[in-house]
Amino acid sequence: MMKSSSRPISVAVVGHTNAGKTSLLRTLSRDKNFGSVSGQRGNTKHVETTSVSIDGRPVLQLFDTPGFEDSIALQEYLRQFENLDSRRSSLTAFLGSPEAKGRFIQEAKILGALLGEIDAAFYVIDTTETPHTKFRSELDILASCAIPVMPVLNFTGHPDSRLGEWKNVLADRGLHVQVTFDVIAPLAGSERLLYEQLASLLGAHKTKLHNLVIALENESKARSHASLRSISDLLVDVAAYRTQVIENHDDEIVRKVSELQSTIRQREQRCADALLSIYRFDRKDLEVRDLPLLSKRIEDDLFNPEVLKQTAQRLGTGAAIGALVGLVADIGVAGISLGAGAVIGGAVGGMVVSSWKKSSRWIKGKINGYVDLTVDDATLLVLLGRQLQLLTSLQGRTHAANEMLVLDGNPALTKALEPVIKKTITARAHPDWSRLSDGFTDESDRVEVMETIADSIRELFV
Ligand SMILES: Nc1nc2c(ncn2[C@@H]2O[C@H](COP(=O)(O)OP(=O)(O)O)[C@@H](O)[C@H]2O)c(=O)[nH]1
Ligand SMILES: [Mg+2]
Repeated sequence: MMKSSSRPISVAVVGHTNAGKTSLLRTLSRDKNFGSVSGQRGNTKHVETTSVSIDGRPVLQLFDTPGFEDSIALQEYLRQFENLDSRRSSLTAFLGSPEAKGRFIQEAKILGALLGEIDAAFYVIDTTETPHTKFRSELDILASCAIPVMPVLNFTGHPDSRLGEWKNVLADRGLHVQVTFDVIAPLAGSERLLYEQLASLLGAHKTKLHNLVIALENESKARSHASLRSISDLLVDVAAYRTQVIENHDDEIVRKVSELQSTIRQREQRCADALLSIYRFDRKDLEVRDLPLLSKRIEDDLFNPEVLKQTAQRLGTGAAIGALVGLVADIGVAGISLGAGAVIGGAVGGMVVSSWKKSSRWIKGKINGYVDLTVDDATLLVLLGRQLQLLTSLQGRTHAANEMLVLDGNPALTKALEPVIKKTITARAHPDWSRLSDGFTDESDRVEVMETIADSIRELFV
């Protein structure tokens, strides 16, 4: 047997079918693909294991078990072994009996796990159920295993939750150390509380669990930090990007504008993919209506004239940062003035270009017959708003979530985000800071600007 300090703490997760055992394991291990979850009966048929690690080293080993099926009949059956010297040895005797391979096969798997090298059990309860007799039998059988049992009161966010009733029933059985949880809609801090309560039952493992709590908090901060860097990186890449057109070549202008839009869409998708991966999710978790590359619907497009119009209105005319930026603001504005039909599937028609060319901003941005196209502030603000919407959804999501992550493509675009956009002004003067350009250079000044942008986003969240 390994020394207790080097071996992971082992916890068996038991409870009634559909109580949320597998979902709890998915949440704690941050593995959305662990086991199989459904509203059907008896989805977990065997004992399966997963772990929670710090720096790749497993600290906690979790065992998922099938649900108890007929604990009342089992309790009845166990009576014949009662004259043995301990309740635990009665259970061992039961495991050797033919019924353990017959009608009590599921229960035998659970008890087999519990009588192994297990430090504690989480007893997961669907608190929308009435605490009737079968639960009492389950609790009696668990008590016979002579290991600490911690009830995890699940489904607490459900309107039919009978949390109070359950707390009383459990306290009546001497189970005072309990945690409340909802694996689909968890309260912030409930994971930490779960480990702290477990530590109060497992004195020998207190330090290990305390370190786990700290490591998880550090991980969460690191994820946030990495995400804000990804978003800032996107903003710098897009703000710094520019492409040159010759004033009189309308066909080329149309083509370049449309290329620029598609380049930016792809860049936005890369940022979204990065955020999903930081939080250990992937595109399969996203409803397709969220990002333009996955859906071709015009109303979800980044360059949707209506969204740009609303955003530009919120920004107000005073928000234009110099002539170069203003020039590009007209990509959106010109589209709007001719109605949504003028910008179809991201292509900008010749009409849009000719009306745009009449504007004063075009004239200001013109040098020797060449015009630089850059991305306007309204577009940056829409990008920022969408990525922040994705980030906040990911932060509040557990790996047991079974609903798709839906981004409506029309996040709240508030004035509050404006200071962040202002921080991108330096990037606008550095075309080589954009990965979308040919001559990209990853200068330390670029990194500094990225950090400043990340800090200004962070300020909005505190
Ligand atoms: N609303 C809500 N649904 C949950 C919760 N826990 C589990 N579920 C759902 O209940 C069903 C059964 O969960 P599962 O983890 O398979 O239960 P198990 O049989 O105990 O492993 C799944 O559809 C879960 O998504 C919870 O806390 N709240
Ligand atoms: Mg299960």
